Amino acid sequence: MKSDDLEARMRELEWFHDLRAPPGAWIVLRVDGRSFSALTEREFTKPFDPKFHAGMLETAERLFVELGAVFAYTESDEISVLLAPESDLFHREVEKLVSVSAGVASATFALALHLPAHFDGRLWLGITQKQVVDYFRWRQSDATRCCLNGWCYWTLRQAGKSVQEATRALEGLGFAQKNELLFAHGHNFAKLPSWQRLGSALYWGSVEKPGHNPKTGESVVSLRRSVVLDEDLPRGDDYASFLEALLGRVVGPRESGST
Ligand SMILES: Nc1nc2c(ncn2[C@@H]2O[C@H](COP(=O)(O)OP(=O)(O)OP(=O)(O)O)[C@@H](O)[C@H]2O)c(=O)[nH]1
Ligand SMILES: [Mg+2]
Repeated sequence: MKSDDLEARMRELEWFHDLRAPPGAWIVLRVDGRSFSALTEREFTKPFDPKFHAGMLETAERLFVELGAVFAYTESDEISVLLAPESDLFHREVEKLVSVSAGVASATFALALHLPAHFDGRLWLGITQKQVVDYFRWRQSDATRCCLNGWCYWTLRQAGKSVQEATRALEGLGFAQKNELLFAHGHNFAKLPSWQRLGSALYWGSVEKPGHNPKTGESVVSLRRSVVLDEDLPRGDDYASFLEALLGRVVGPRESGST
């Protein structure tokens, strides 16, 4: 058997290697901690732990910078990273994008918190800006729902209820009833930290950097690109407007008007 033959036949069986994100589509890479319910119960304070959250933020920033993203959003144990429509990262190869993002997330989080943790990865595509806005609204409403459920469940557990008792007590309760349950135990849901209820975002901003002109010796101030961590996100329609403005800056006024 010729080795060239073998090479060609084996390469043919890499079925998904040529799969690429379509040109011009927005790409979201979402990583999610694998079996983090067990890991967080073992290693962190429930329902939320600032140490865990700090590890997620460090991981989100690493992904954001490493993948040349335009926006990143994290809530609970997941991170969504948005690539601009013109991104040519890894020639838009799906296998490469998904595996590298899960790999970067796993390595960063594991090193930050000294835990053998890992993430899965998936790819979402948005054709229009509206779909991208809806995607991030969807993840934010997931954050709010999980935050309320987590707080209710762990409040009951910490008050002495068993797993079954706490689960049964929450069955069939709506948003308002869960708020009331928490209030009766001394927690005001609306006053919980914003990162727990609404998630956290990263995007590009600029900072003023003082320096001096070596030719004239004059003091000058230049603008440097820097990563902004936003832990005070708006919600609902205000969040949609915030996202529309951010996406508009990414694609520029002409495309922004047409999608
Ligand atoms: N202690 C603690 N737990 C957290 C925090 N943020 C998220 N979690 C937990 O992370 C888990 C995330 O849940 P899922 O992603 O749905 O479940 P999973 O066990 O990771 O399962 P797979 O993602 O399917 O592998 C939940 O149990 C959350 O309570 C935090 O700040 N502190
Ligand atoms: Mg998970």
